[in-house]
Amino acid sequence: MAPPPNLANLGRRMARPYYVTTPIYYVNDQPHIGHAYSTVAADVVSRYQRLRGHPTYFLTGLDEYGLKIERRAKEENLAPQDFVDRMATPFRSTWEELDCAHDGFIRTTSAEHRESVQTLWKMMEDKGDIYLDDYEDWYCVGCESFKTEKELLEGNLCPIHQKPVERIKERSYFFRLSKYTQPLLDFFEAHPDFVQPDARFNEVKSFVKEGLRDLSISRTSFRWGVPVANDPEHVVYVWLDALTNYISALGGPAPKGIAPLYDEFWTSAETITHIVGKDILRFHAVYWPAFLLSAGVRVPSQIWAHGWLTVNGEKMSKSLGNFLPPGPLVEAFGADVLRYYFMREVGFGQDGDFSHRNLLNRYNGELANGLGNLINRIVASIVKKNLGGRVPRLRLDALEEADRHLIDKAKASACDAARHLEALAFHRALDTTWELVSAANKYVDTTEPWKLAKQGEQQRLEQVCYTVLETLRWLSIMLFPVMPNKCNELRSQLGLPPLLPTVGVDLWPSAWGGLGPGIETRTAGLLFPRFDESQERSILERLGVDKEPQPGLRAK
Ligand code: ME8
Repeated sequence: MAPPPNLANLGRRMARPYYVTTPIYYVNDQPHIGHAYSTVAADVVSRYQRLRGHPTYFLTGLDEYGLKIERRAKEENLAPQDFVDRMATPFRSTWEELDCAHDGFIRTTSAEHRESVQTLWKMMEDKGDIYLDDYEDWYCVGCESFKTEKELLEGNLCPIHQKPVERIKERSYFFRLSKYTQPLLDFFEAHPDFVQPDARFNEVKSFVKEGLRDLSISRTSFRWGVPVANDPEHVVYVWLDALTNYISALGGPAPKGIAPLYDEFWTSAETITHIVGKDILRFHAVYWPAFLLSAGVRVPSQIWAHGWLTVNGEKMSKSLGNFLPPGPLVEAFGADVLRYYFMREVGFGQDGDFSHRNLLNRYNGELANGLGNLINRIVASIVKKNLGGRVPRLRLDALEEADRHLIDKAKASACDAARHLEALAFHRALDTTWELVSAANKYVDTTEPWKLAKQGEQQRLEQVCYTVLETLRWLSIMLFPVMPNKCNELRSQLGLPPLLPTVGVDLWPSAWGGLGPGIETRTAGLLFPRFDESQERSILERLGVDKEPQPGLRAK
C-alpha cells in the first residue's frame, strides 16, 4: 500500500496562490446576464483552483465614481453616495443567488480604495510620469473614455453607445503613456499569453504599435471621484481609479506597509487572471500594465477577454436598456443550471446569443436525459432494488473489457477537463465531461445490469454498478466548479460528504476506486427532473418570452 501523503509538504509544494477578478461593474443600473456571465466564469475558475488545493482569492465589486454615476444619481434625486449605497445591494444579492462565492467585494467609494489610488498616483508621479497640461477632446460618458475623431461615427456618435460624445476642454493631469509604447511591446513579447484569446492580443499589439498618446488622468468639471491628493480641484480619471481596485482590494500598493493579502495574491501570486469583456480590453491590456510598469508594481499574468452576449440577436447593455436580469432565470431554473448553460454553450472568448428555448433544450437533453438519467437508472433503480442501496466492492481482478474502456474514458476526460479549465476553456471542459456522461450511459445500455440482476449474475452486476457509481463520483468532482450544489446533492445520493476544498489537498480525481464498499446510497428525488411541454410553456410564459421559437444560443 502506498504511504499516506505528507499533507504538510504537499501543502507547500501546491501553495501556488491564484488571484482571479471580474470587472467592477458600474452601478448606474441593475445587474444583468452579461455581468452574471463574467462573474460566473470567475467563480468557476476560483472553485476549480481551490479544488486543486491552491490558495485562491476571487474578487468582484463595483465601480462607483465618475460622471455617469453622478448624473444617474441626480436623475434619481439622490446624493451620489446614497445612490451607490442603494445600488450595491442588488449586485451583492445577485452573486449570492448565483452562488458566486467571492472572497472580496470592493467598492471604489471606500476610504481604503481612495488611499490606494492616491498612493499609486504618487508612485507614478515620483517616476516623473505625471504632468499638468491643457486638454481638449471628445468624451463618451457611457464609456467614460476619450475618443479620437477617427473612432467616431457620423454625427459625432460613440461607436459603442451610439450616442453623441461631448467636447471636453479643461486643465488636466496627464500620464506619460507614450513613454510606455516600447516597454509595453517588450512586455508583450516576453509574455506571449498575456492576453487571451490570441486574436484579441493581436488587436492590442497593433494598437500599441501605432504609438500611444499621453493619457488625461484627471478631471475638474465634476466632483464625484477620488480627489488628486495635492490638487483636490481635480478628481482622478475614473479608469485609473477603477483599475486600481485589483490591488486596493488586497491592501496594495503597499510601498512601505505590510499587506499580507497583497503580498500573497499580487506580489508573489503564481497567477493573476483578470476576466473582462472584450469591450474593456484596451483599458486592461494597455493602460493598466503601463500604470503598473510606471509605478514599479508587478503586472498581472493574464487578461482574459470574453465575448459578448446578445439576447435574441440584439446587443444588450444597461445604456441601451434591453437587459435580462439573472433573478427570474435563477428562480425558474436554479443557479446551477444557469451557470451550466453560460459555460456550456458559448465558447469562452466568442460572442453568443442567449435564448430561453435553447436553455430549455440543453436542460432536457443534457442534464435531465443525460446526467440525470444516468444517476437515476443506477442509484435510484438498480442499486437500490438489487444491492440493498449499498456500494458494492470493486474487483480489480475481474475487470472486463467494457469496464476498462469506461475507466480509461474517465481518466482521459478528467485529465482533458482539467487542462481546459486551466485555460478557461469552460465549454471544452464540459464537452469532454459530457463525452464521459454519454460513455457511461452507453456502458449501462450495453452491460444491461437489469438483465444481470434477473439472471442472478450477482458478481458481474456488482462490478457494473461499481463502475457507474465510481464514474458518478468522478463527475461529482469534475462538474463541481460549474454546478456546486447539484454536485453536492449527487454526492449525498452516493453517500459521500460534500466537497470541502482545502489548501494543499488536490481533490481532482485521478485514482480509480475511491468509492468505498458498503457505503449506503440515498435516493432523494430527481436531480434534474425533465420538463414536459406544458411545464416548458409555463416557464416561458412566466419569463415573458414569446412563443415563437428563438434562434439558438450558438457561438458565432
Ligand atoms: O465597464 N455580454 O463596467 P460595466 C457579456 N466599470 N459580458 C457583458 C455584457 C454582455 N452583453 N455586458 C456587460 C465597466 N458585460 C467598468 C469596468 S473594471 C476595472 C471597470 C460584462 O458595468 C463584461 O465583463 O459596463 C464587461 O466587460 C463588463 O460587464 C462591463 O461592465
